[in-house]
Amino acid sequence: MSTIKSSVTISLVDEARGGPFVFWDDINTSCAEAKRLGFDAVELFAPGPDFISRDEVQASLDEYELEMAAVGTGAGMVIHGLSLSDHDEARREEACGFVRSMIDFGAAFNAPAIIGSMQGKAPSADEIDYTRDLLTESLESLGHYAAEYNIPLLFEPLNRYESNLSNTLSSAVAIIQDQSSKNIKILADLFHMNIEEKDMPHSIRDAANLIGHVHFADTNRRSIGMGHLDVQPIVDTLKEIKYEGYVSAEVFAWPNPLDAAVQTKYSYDIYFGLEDK
Ligand SMILES: [Mn+2]
Repeated sequence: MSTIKSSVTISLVDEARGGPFVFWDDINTSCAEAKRLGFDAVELFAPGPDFISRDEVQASLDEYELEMAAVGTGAGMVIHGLSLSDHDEARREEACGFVRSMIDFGAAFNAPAIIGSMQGKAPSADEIDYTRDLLTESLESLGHYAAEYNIPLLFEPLNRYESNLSNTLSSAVAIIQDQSSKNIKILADLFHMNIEEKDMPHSIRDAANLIGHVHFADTNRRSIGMGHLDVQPIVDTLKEIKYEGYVSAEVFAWPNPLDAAVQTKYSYDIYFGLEDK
């Protein structure tokens, strides 16, 4: 029985239109589609903790027997311009407050929050170390906050065009390995990794015990199978390290949401599903 589960993304953030999310409908319609296609879970990108009622989300999860794989926090950056490494202390605390509110939101569904774009970036090369220290400090406090729920916090290294603080899995390990909470896990996004890692299976093996979530995306950020990623060695490595978690389609809705979802599920079944279930 495979313990690697399938997930598909839903965005409710208008400001992120055109971004790498599969479904853009309301939560109930999206969950119905996810269930019909056979996904185990959904990953939700919402504008904030109060945009949609937790009861409404839970009702859709229950109706379609889906888990919540994770919740994004990027709206804090996209909508409010917040970052966990802001040099302004008051703004940085505001960013931490937003993430805490999203940790609360995710916890309602037993789902971890993701720190992606909310990590921010250094304004210049000279300030990278200082900015990364601020991020590390914010993560330290948020890791403890999430631990109160007994749910990890997910930290996602991004490619160089999105941040200069953590681009590789090993750089994420360096940030989180000394955290006192021991509650932060790494999100391995195959799209970012394709740009930054020297050897993707090797990087996954090196970070093995800290990987807590995978964004399942091809080289062009379309569904797996729609780019030129050499998928099999990555899948073999995830099985080899006994990864237990979601592979979640954070991909463009290309050519449309339904086809992107179908392609993702087809790839999931080939690589993880059919042989075990
Ligand atoms: Mn990602």
